[in-house]
Amino acid sequence: MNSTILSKVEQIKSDSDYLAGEIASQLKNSNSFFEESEIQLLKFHGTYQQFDRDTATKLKKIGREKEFSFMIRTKIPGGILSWKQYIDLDNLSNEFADSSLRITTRQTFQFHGVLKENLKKTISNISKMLITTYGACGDVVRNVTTIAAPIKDAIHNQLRKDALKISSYFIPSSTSYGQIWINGEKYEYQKKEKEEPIYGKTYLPRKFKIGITIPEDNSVDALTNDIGIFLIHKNNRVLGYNIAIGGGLGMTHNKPETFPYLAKFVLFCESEYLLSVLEEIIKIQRDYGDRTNRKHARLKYLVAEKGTDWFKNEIEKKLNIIFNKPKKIINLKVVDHLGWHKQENGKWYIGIFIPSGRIKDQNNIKIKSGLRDIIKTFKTSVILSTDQNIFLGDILDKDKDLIDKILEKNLITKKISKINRWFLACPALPTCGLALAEAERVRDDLVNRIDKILLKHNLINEKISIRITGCPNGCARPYAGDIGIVGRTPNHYALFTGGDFEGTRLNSKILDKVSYKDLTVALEQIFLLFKDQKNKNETLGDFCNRIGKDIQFKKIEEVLDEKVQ
Ligand code: SRM
Ligand code: SF4
Repeated sequence: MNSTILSKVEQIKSDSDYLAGEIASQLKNSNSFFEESEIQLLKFHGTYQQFDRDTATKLKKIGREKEFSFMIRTKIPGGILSWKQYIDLDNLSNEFADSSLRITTRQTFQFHGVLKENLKKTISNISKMLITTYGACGDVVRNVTTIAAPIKDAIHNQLRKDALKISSYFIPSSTSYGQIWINGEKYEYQKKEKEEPIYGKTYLPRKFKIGITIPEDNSVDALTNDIGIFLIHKNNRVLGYNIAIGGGLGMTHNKPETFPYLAKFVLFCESEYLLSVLEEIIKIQRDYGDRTNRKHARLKYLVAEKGTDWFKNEIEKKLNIIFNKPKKIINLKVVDHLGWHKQENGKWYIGIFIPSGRIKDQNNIKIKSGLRDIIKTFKTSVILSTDQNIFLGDILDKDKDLIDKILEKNLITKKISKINRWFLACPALPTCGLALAEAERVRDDLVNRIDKILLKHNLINEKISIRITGCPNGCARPYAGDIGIVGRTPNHYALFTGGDFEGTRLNSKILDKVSYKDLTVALEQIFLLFKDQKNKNETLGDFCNRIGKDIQFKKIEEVLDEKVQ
C-alpha cells in the first residue's frame, strides 16, 4: 500500500451506522438529488444517482440544474423470475422509470430514469414482489450468476440452488434497508439486532462478484468474477467445486498498475465446504484488501501480489482443513442456448435475443409488448442471462407455434447474424456517469457495418465475440471476448484483439485511440489478415493472439489516413 490514509468511501461507510447515513431524511427533502455521502451509501441499497448527460452541458450553459434521475438495480440470483414477478416489474417500469427494462451482464434488471420522488415507491414495490435491490451494488457480494438456460437435469438444478444459497448467505444483515425502504422512514440501528457478522462495519474494500458454472458451459464468463466456481460432476453426481479467485476487468487508460485479470484456480472443495471456503476468501479480502486506493482495492490485486498458494494456506489455516488442488479442467466451452430447446416432461424453453438487453418498444419493433404478451398468456418461467438475453421456460408443445407468431408479429428477431448474436454493449451514454464514448447507442450500427465487411470477405459464418463499452471499466466484459472495443474519448476507442470465445484468455490492446469511423476500417484489415493467413479451424481470437500486435498494427496503419496510436 502506498498510503495509510483510507479512501473517502471507507470513512463514509464507517460513519454510516451500517449503511443508513442520512438517506431517510434526504429522501424527504425537495432536492432532486442526494448529498455525496448518501450517493455512495445508496449504491448498497441498489441505486445510483445519475443525470442525463445529453442535456447536462446545455442546461449548465443556461444556469439550470442537471436532470437527475436514479438507476435502480435489482438482485436476481441466477436471473430467475416467476412470470408474475416479470409482469410486475414491467408494470413498474411503465409507472416510475423510462419504461424500459434493461437486462444486465450479471443477469438482473435495471430501471433507468426514476425520479427521486419515486425512488422509495419503486424500491418498496420491488420488495413486495419478493425481489430485493439490497447489495445489487456497493462493496458487498453482488448478484450471483449462473447458466441461464432452464435445463432441468440434476447438475443444472444444483447450479441454480447454489447461486441462490450463495446469494442469500452473503446478503448484508443490517436492517437499514428494510427500515428505509420498506417499513418506515426512521432508521435507528439497534445494537441487539444482527451486526454484519461477515462484512463488519466497513463492509468490503470494493465490489465483489461470484459466478458459478460447469466446465462444459462457461456462458457466464466465470473467470471474470472475484470468485469463479466450477461445479465438477460425474454421472450426474456433484463431486465438488473448483474455486478460482481474483477475476475482475476494470482498468484505467494509461495506468498500467490497473489491469483486467482472469481468476486463477486455487483449490477444489467438496460440497459441504463450499460456503465456508467462499466466506474465508471474502474475509481475507475484507481484512487484506486495499482500503486506501479504490483503484487497487479489488481482490485481483491481492491475488496478483500474494499468489494463489498464499490464499490456499490462509483458507486452510482458518478452516483447519487441507484442500486438494483444483481438478484438471480441459477446454472450457460456451454453449449457445438461444432458440427452442426441449426442457423436460415434454415441455420446452426458448432463448430470445435482446440487443443490449434493452426491453422496450421502439417504432414497430415491440420487444416489450411481445414478451409481456407471451409471458402473461402462457405463464412461462423467466430467466435473464449474462449475455443480456431472456429465456422463457415451462412451455407446452402446443403453445410453441403461438409463441412464434407473437414473436413474429412484434418483430422480435429470431434470425440474427453471428456477430449480432454474440455482440455485447454496456449502457454508456446518456445514463452512465463514467462513459467516455457511446456503446449501446452505436451497437446496432456497428453490428451492421461489421456484418457488411464480413459478408464482403466471405467470413459471415465465423463465430466471433465482440464487446463494446463506453469506458475501460469493462461492464460488457470487453477484455474477455475475441475483440474488445473500449471508449477512450468522445467518439474514439481503444481496440483489443486476441481473446478467446470461451473466456479463458484476455485480449490485448492493438490500437490505443481510433475514431468510430476508422474502427471498422481497422477491423476490416484484421479480418483480411485472418482470411489470408489463418490456420485450418483457427478462430479469430486465436489467430490474432498468434500473430501478435505488430503485424495487425502495421496492416491497419497502411490504410488509415489519420495517424493511429
Ligand atoms: Fe459495471 C460501474 C453498468 C457489469 C465493472 N457499471 C458501473 C456503473 C454503475 C457506473 C457508475 O459507477 O457510475 C454503470 C451504470 C451504467 C448505467 O447507466 O446503467 C455500470 N455494469 C453495468 C451493467 C449494467 C452493464 C451492462 O451492460 O449490463 C452491468 C450490471 C451488472 C449487474 O447487474 O450487477 C455491469 N461492471 C459489470 C461487469 C461485468 C460483470 O460483472 O460480469 C464489470 C467487469 C467485471 C468487474 O467487476 O471487474 C463491471 N462497473 C465496472 C467497474 C470497474 C470495476 C473495477 O474493478 O475497476 C465500474 C466502476 C467502478 O466500480 O468504479 C462499474
Ligand atoms: Fe459505464 Fe464504463 Fe460501465 Fe459502460 S463500461 S456502463 S461506460 S462504467
